[in-house]
Amino acid sequence: MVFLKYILLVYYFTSIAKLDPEYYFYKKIVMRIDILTVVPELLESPFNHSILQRAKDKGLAEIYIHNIRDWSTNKHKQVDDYAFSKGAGMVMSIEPIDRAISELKSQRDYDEVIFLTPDARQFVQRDANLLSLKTNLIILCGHYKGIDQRVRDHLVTLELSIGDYVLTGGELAAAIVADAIVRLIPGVLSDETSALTDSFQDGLLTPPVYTRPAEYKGWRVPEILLSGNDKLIDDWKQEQAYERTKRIRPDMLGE
Ligand code: 6GU
Repeated sequence: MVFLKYILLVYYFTSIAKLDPEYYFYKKIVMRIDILTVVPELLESPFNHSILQRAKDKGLAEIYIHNIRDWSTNKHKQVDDYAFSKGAGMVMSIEPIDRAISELKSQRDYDEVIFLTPDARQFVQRDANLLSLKTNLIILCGHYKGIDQRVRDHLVTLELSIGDYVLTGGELAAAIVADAIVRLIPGVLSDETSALTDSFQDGLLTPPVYTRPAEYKGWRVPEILLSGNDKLIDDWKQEQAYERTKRIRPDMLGE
């Protein structure tokens, strides 16, 4: 009887493994981000360096960059067209975008389809915190003068801007949003607590930091940091964080 159970158990796990061997035997991918763009070259460098690369190496995040042109049925691989309203410039067409998103959705469930555009509310730390808990995200980068509104109405679930200025396209914004999200996945940063002490996480900017030498060209490190008194140093840091926030970002204190 025990033997039979064992055989069944082995059969069960090998059959699951056949469905998705990567998941069970090699690594557990925590998050997958699919980025749709018309200029994939713009995104290669940010995703192949630093924290994002480390997250990929550790198997904690997978980031795929797709060229929307690959889903164009047009013989010139065109992905935009003239706006119906005169003088509005070129507009990204719905068809290749819908085909791309449909193909991705046929392979897995997505938590959000994010559209990056300057005419949206601003992406803030709270968004990064929430999105870092998701499993599958699509990020769609806007380009040209805009995107057919039907994409936004029917395919997109979340629209974000990174600030009140206009960029040529959403690609640099995508790198920023992905970086802010991925670094929060547990295990990505070597010291997990460090993300908790980031500016904004506790509603204050971070206090100043110093390293050796204690004096350089007569510029001295604050004496208190050399005192070795942890309690005094903690109080000092808190005070500095508050003072900095009040001076640079009074809006964060509701002032
Ligand atoms: Cl998400 N895209 C573009 N093109 N410009 C922006 C932006 C996004 N956020 C701020 N400016």
